[in-house]
Amino acid sequence: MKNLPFLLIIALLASFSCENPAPTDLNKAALIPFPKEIFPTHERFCLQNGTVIHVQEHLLPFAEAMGETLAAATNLDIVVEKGDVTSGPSHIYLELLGDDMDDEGPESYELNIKKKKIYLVSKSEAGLFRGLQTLLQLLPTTPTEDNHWVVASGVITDAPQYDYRGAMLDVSRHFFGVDDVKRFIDLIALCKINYLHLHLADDQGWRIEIKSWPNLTTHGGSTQVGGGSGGYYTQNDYQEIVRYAESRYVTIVPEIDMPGHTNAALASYPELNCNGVSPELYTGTEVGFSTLCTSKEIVYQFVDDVVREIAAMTPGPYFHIGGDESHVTALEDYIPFIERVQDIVTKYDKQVIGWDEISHAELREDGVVQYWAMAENALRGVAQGTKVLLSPAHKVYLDMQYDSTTELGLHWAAYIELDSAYLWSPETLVPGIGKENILGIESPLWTETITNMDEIEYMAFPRLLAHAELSWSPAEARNWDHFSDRLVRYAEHLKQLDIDYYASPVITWE
Ligand code: TNX
Repeated sequence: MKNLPFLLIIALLASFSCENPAPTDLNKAALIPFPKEIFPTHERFCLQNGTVIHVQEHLLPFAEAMGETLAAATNLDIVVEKGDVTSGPSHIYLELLGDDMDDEGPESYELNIKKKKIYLVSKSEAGLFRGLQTLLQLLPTTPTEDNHWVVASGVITDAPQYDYRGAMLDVSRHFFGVDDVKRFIDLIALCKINYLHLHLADDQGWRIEIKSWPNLTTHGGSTQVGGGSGGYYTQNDYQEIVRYAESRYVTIVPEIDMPGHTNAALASYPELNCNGVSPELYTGTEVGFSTLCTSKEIVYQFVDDVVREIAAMTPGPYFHIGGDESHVTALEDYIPFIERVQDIVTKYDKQVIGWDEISHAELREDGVVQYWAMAENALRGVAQGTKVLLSPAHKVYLDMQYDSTTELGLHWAAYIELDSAYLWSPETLVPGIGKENILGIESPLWTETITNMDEIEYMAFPRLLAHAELSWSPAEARNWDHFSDRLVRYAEHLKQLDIDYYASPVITWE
């Protein structure tokens, strides 16, 4: 009996050690979005000081970045080495496979976790990066006493349902600086979101420097909703955002909303107005009152310059032309305007995305109609052969209030509680729009009422996790109770990441 305390200590130490055979269950992992397949093997891998990430030479930069990410999450010393390394207490091996491995897309990956070694393989660095997000979610939030970060073993085979998984940030109604945008990119990347749409111009502010039309920012960027100084990105700032996004395998989609939502531009250049007179800057929240003068040739020179300068800084395939709520542009002016702008965007080698109203115009088949309000508009796009990007306001608008007690946000489309954000299916949302017509899902965050990063996080989380699961995970893998259960446990990570999320009452938080 007097050995009991000693035995207890031994037993406790053993239960925390990597050598301990006690099973750990990969099925219990708090993964969001949930992966396609999980095969648990009931052992454990320990990330620890000296764990070596080893790769072939061409993957060294990726491995260095991954090592830094894992080190930042754990405070461990992670070593990166070239080639087949056998020293070190445990290993992570990364590999890029040829394109012929199977018919899954470039972001598919396999994460094979064994006792001493993790194999992460994909066809692309983007796929390795998605797999890294899975590994980060598998890590506990605290290590064992001997500083081991224990991960349950098994094989995860994963691939996204949709190629476009997006979030939108409105930096026009309120301006958000480069650091805020970088933080937002970090947060969406955790959800395996791969497109960030920046709403760069609206009535209240023009936020991107255009060298050939400098007043757009010096004047048009000088205020925001409620007054105050506004702000804008220099072209260097924008390129810094693009590069930062690229390092997270996120593609930037720039939007210049036109012909409506243009008061900031109209206020900066009188010649863009039909009457040749600039209106005052606007700091309210009405919509639908402004329009470029679609009958003036100078307007198309303006659009050409803007698209040319932005397209030149944008490596992604898309240019978003807005096109929504042009209530003071007659339809017979609106249609040829959109078609001419489409030609300009095409000339600069980009594909058009526009809000669903653009389907009134004759669109190219590589165009994308972003469904936000009118199903008939989306269907008109499909009839023309375009893809649809799903942003149904009553399900995915992140500026919609959670319920009637939410202090921030609006509720014109709906109150969107977390369960409502989750419980719908992209493939059955609009009869006549099936999986083959859908490019993906995007969650827009309009910022009429949103002024800082904490508020962005509060409106985006946890709903963005729900949307990410809808666009990443196969329908069979989606289940509300299971999602809730995973979210309760993932909340430990949200706290650790200092994400100011909404503690929805539909979840039984521990
Ligand atoms: C509608 S969505 C708008 C935006 C507003 C938003 C507020 C869309 C294409 N237009 O201009 O900011 O509602 O929820």
